[in-house]
Amino acid sequence: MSNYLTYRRARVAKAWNLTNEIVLCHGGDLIPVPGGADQVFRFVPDTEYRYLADHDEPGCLVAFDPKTGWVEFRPPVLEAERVWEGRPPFDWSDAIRPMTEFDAWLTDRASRPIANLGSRMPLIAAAPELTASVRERLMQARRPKDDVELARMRAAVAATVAGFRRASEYIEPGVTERQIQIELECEFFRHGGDRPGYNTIVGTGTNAAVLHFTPGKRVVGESDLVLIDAGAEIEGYTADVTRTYFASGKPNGFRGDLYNAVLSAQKTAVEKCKPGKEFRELHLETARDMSASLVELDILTGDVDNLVERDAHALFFPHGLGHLVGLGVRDASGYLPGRKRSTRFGLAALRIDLPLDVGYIVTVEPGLYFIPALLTDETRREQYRDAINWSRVDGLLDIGGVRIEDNLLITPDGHENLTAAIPK
Ligand SMILES: [Mn+2]
Repeated sequence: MSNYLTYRRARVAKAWNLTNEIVLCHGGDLIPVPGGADQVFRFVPDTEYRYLADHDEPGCLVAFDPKTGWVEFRPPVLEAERVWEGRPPFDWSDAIRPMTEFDAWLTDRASRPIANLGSRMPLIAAAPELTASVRERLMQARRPKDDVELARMRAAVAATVAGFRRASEYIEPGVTERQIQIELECEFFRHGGDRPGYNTIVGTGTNAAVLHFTPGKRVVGESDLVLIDAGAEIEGYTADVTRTYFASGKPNGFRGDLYNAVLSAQKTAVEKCKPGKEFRELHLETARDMSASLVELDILTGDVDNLVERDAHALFFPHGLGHLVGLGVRDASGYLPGRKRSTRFGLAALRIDLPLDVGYIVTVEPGLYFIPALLTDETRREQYRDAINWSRVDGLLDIGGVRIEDNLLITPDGHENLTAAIPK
């Protein structure tokens, strides 16, 4: 086993600090496509498993006993898999045992409490509270990236930079969302990307207001905004970047004002990222910042603090400011123990509630959108009757939206913007 994995597991075991309990972490199984077509969905291992095993083979299990250490159980590679998929055989060792030995391993440890992580095994009688506490400690241990993770992340970022460079050159009125996606993803692959780390978003015109839009046949118009949210993945690590472009190449009218409001708020938020900064506070500060711009633009009316307390900003900024990224597009995001997800409209979508710390990689991605699904809702219009200039909003329902997203590595002095090479 590689040195870094030995080190990583030792660090996790120390964080768990177990004496008698055992931990199981299954990576998940292949899922057949229904209909007997002899196909399976692309296998994506559970990230807890991937972190502890560092490979993406299906059907495997990592087990930890504080008294005997780590062992991985794998199904043997079948002849048919070697013939049809070219899967290489591997050598058994003390650290990697056939799955057929797992039952005996577990029977030897009967009556000891079990934490059941990863892709949960339904037949295992696990201890729910132990599982939750072991999972939380693993999450915390995963958050600061180690050197191997950081190297992969930098490689993923480099491929992502190349993709955005090509896309930004390619965009012009007359091309389709799909064509932009093809150019972008081609460059990801050409620069070492294994695949896009998540479904590429290309939203043009009104589609730029759909937060997770799937690119289609729509043709880019002269005055359109073009929003791209995408990242290349390398060895399980993905970047997560958003840029918004003007189809014509230059800002036009209100779209330009909206862009500047988001850009200014994004730069301010980025500057504040450093160890100890509470992300929830940063989210609310950025909401106030963008609300002040919306007041200036005569979209919102009233006192900025009051508008944000009433969640009026969330009609235009309905998502969280960011999340952790790396091993998968959400990496070890989540809330510190004891912190509960708010039910407030303006906070419920926040994916992390924790202080930033050295080694974390976090996205900072404010956005402002004109989303008809929110802005034509009669209940919300009544609720925010006095806070929003509705007649002005009604004239802007087709302009789409702007999001700008970078990936920051938190350093002892502040941060390094990993994706700064992508112009904004
Ligand atoms: Mn993101």
